[in-house]
Amino acid sequence: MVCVGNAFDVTTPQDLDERFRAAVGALTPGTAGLPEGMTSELARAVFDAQLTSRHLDLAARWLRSFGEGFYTIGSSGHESNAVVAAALRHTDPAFLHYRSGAFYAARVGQAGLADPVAETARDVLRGVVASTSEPIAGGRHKVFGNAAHHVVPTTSTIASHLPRAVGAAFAIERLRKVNGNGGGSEAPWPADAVVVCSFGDASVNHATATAALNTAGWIDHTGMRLPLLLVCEDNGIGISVKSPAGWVASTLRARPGLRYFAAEGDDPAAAYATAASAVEHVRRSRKPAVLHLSTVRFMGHAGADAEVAYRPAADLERDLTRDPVVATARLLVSCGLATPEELLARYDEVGWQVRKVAEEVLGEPKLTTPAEVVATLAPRRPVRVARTVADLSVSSLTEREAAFGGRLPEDAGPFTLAQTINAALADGLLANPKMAVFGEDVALKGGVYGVTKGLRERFGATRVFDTLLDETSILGLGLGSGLAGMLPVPEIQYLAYLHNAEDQLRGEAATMQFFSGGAYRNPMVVRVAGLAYQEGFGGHFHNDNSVAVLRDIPGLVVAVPARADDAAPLLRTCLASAAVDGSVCVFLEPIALYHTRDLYEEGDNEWLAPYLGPASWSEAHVPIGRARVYNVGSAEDLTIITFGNGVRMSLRVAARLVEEGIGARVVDLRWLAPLPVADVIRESSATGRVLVVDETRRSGGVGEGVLAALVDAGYVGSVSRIASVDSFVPLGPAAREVLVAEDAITQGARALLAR
Ligand SMILES: Cc1ncc(C[n+]2csc(CCOP(=O)(O)OP(=O)(O)O)c2C)c(N)n1
Ligand SMILES: [Mg+2]
Repeated sequence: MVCVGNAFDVTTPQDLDERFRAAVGALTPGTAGLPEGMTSELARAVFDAQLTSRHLDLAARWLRSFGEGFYTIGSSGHESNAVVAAALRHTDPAFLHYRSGAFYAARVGQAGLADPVAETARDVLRGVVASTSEPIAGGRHKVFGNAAHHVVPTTSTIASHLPRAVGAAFAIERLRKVNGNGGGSEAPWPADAVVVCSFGDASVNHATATAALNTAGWIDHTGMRLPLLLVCEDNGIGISVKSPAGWVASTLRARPGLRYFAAEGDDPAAAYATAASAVEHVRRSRKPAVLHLSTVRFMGHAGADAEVAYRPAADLERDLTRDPVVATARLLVSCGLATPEELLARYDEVGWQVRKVAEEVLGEPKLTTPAEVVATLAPRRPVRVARTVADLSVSSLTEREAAFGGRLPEDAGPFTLAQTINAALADGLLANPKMAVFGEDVALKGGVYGVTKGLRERFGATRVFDTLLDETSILGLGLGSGLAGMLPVPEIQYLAYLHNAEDQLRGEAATMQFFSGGAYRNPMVVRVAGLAYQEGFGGHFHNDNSVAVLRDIPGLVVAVPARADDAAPLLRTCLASAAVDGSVCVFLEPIALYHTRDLYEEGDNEWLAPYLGPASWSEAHVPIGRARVYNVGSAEDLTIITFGNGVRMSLRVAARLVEEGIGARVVDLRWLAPLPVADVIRESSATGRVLVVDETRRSGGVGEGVLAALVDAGYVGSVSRIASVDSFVPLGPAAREVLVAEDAITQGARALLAR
């Protein structure tokens, strides 16, 4: 072993550089034949990608040293991942670990560009300096991502990209069914693509990873195809915590449905051969596999990490003997393909090229205004959405008649909220062949509340299907399939169960356009059954009344249909917005109103509504962020601002107030995000007295947003708020103690008017 420096500074860039030079300089030239499967072009290409990646790490630290670089997590020690890229095709979608820099460089190298080193360096270093010219996130994050190279950006939340990768692989096969082997003109990836997804060894333990590994196995177990290659880049440690010896292999080997391959990162020829077998297995059999790639980690977890504080010097020394870049140099030298001097010259040449690019990107513009930052967050084109809603109505009468079993829904009403959503989903499935409805119990059973009843029979199990019981995976299937060109409509059975999977919406779905400049989108309409008022039935978990976690996700659309005649237009808008703008929409369905028929009196059927046929869809279109206003009596004394169950309660209260000579206007927000601020202000100013009726909780509830909007707009009238108690909803009659009730609304209105 060559030793330079001392054991306590082995993690500095300078030491890494010196050790590399010494190790390569000391290699003994030979004339051995190249191992089977390896060619000289391949070995050189891998070496170049590895050198590029190594020098990018050094450059990132150099940029950091004078405050111009904002990211130092590196790939040094992991450069063997270049052979994984080499075993794949340029068009195979890749979801990469933050240490897959050499994979990225090798992927760029496959594009046949004139100067792959400079191209890679520009892409990566623009990310490091947060340049607006960065090819995917435009300065919003440092990611490996480039649509031209089919590298989908991933977030820093470890393992959170795995469910999406499973979804993408799933969708490639689904689209093959819909479009045939050509993949269809809009499919971003070929029909025989393999999805590759890399991650670290500590990440294997994350709930999100175990969800994805399990779901991949489950899908395979059911006989469905899943062309997914999972790559665990195992450096034996997660920041400072070692993976117990043998654990990663044990847990990965034990995964049902996943074929296990293992490779050592310091043997490039063997690692390539193994990666190639793994890829070949996945591509041919369309079955998932995991490649356990043994790596090392140089220079600590990130720039400021003093790993000497927690890693024994012996471990650091041992890692240095397993440098994957030196290993490729050894292969080239031992086979007589290059001399040590030539390789060191190449090392310097790549180093200079990378440094030159680093200096170039330094001066590039950064994002300088809030508008620039949010430009890619959730672009909206409401006119196009409206046009799309109108265009949805083109399904032929015969098609609709067939899909609705001869009886069109417009001839069958009036409908409840649940029946309307069912019909609108059916119309959506008819209008958009890429749309799919899935979730727990949605297919065979037709949903816990019958909302999706009959859809599977009418549209088939490819488009309406039951998933396994895991919300993270359900959303992951949505994310991946949206990315692949489908229009996913996943269902979360109850709002309370969204929370354990929420990051898939927050960290993954909502950030995709933001971090990809719109190059990638995950159109999705997540149906969630929620809110309370089931007469105490089911307790908190079936009556969750908190949406705070959704309302602050930038760009997310949240719709709440209170009644049948709004449900279909709101759902169509969400579907169209997802298709047109890639919007991520949550369609929050109030369970208690699903089957409600009456409004004022038993048997009045006033909560039912006819289903409008396609000819009326354009006219009935509801743009995102537009409220609905009900004028009751004179409508001049009071404005009640509400949504969901509050709409029905408030309309009932308002009808009684008329008898007292009080005229109210009831504003149904319909959209909790973005809030219909203009409508709220207009209707509030009209009466000067506002009562906010909010069935969510006092703290963090929707009402807070309404009050803030009024204050922000300079509203000067009176205002008060009725909200549910800061509590979980208890079982049985006690539920009434914490939820907004009609009495409280009435009293609130009277108190406001008495001021
Ligand atoms: C969900 C989540 N929790 C914590 C972190 C902070 N964090 C970043 S990297 C990391 C360790 C990951 O280790 P491993 O998966 O082995 O990858 P490595 O960095 O070793 O390549 C942690 C805990 C994170 N990014 N995401
Ligand atoms: Mg690790």
